[in-house]
Amino acid sequence: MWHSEHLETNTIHGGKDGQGQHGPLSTPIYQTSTFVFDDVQQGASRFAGEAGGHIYSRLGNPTVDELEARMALLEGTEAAAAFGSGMGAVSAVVLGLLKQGDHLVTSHRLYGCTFALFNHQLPAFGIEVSFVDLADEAAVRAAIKPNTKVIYGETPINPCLSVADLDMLAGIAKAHGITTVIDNTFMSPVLQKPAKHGIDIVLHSATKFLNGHGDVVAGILCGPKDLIDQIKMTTRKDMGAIISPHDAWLIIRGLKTLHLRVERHCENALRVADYLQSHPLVKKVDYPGLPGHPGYKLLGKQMKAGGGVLAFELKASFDQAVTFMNALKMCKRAVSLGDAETLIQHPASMTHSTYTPEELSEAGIPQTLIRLAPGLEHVDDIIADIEQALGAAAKQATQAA
Ligand code: 4LM
Repeated sequence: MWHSEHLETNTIHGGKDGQGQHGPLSTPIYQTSTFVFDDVQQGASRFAGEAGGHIYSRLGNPTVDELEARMALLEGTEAAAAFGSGMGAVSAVVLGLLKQGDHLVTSHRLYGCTFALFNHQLPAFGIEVSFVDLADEAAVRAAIKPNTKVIYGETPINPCLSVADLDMLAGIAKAHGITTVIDNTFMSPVLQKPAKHGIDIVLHSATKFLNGHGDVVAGILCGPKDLIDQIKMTTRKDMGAIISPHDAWLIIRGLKTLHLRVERHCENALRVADYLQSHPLVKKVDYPGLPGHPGYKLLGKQMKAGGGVLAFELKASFDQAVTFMNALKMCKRAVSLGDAETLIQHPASMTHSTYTPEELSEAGIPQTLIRLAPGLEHVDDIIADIEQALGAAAKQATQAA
């Protein structure tokens, strides 16, 4: 299978297994549910794992295989498994690695549905979960117990953009024989490769930067072949969160421009973060690409840039923050991130509404936080839209006074 030393080339050619029967440039979409056996013996030997070849698209499909091979190459792992959503990947990995009586150490801040799965569903299966600040080495060490089997985190974390040190997490885990899972959605392999730092399994909501065009919901796990094969043949096969061949094809297409898009997302995010932090109505900007951010010290060490997502709070009242968001004309009020369009949302009432107000406050996710994912538009247009909307919020403040 073909590969290069350069990520830019691998996003386009990586993982391709020859040119196919008719030599198509674009990967064919194997839009089939099942595969025909020459005879009963061939079918039986494929089921027994004695012969190669496909069986049924919930178990594997050539278009999906190409996406998986490319993602494994991009993340620098032996294998990958694709899923019908990021949450499909999250549930398959935790249910594949943990059983009743095991303990999971995870972050006190996580994407809202991951938090809901860990806080509500896993305990119902008899799995113990500790939520700690993964940026705090002492807190991580203190959380480890004899039955700890997995450390799971995101970095940068959704929605506050705090950053955890991957070498530190991998070091603690290895010393205790614990498997590490890192959600790399906010960085993509262009900016961060957790496996290089000793992380076992790298997870993506492929819905975001990997696809990049706001038209697919999907997930990916990248990791060692034995663990990925185990997950493919247990939780993915039997719980069934499989990706469709057409969605796999759309992500293969999206990946061809991943490096260019991520570069532009980062440039735009840095410019917008810089603009916001100098605006009189803005109280605080969370963006790891800004020198004042605690995660900035890991730039160069584990992340190449600050990424394409930032969060901020206004000095104004919550009503004014709502006025600001409603006044935006080009930026879209929508959850998700990593798309060509700039997306803005309110975590406490949207992506993180799975947290109670008390849980939000314990996790340090302010009710007034706004998350912005700058798109690929000209940055001057993004800033102009934000500026006019901040103007509307400021006007409301003046009228109220
Ligand atoms: C959002 N996020 O934040 P699917 N991991 C991370 C995520 O941000 C998400 C998922 C997993 C958002 C969705 C509405 C770090 C999702 C879950 O949505 O299942 O592909 O990914 O806006």
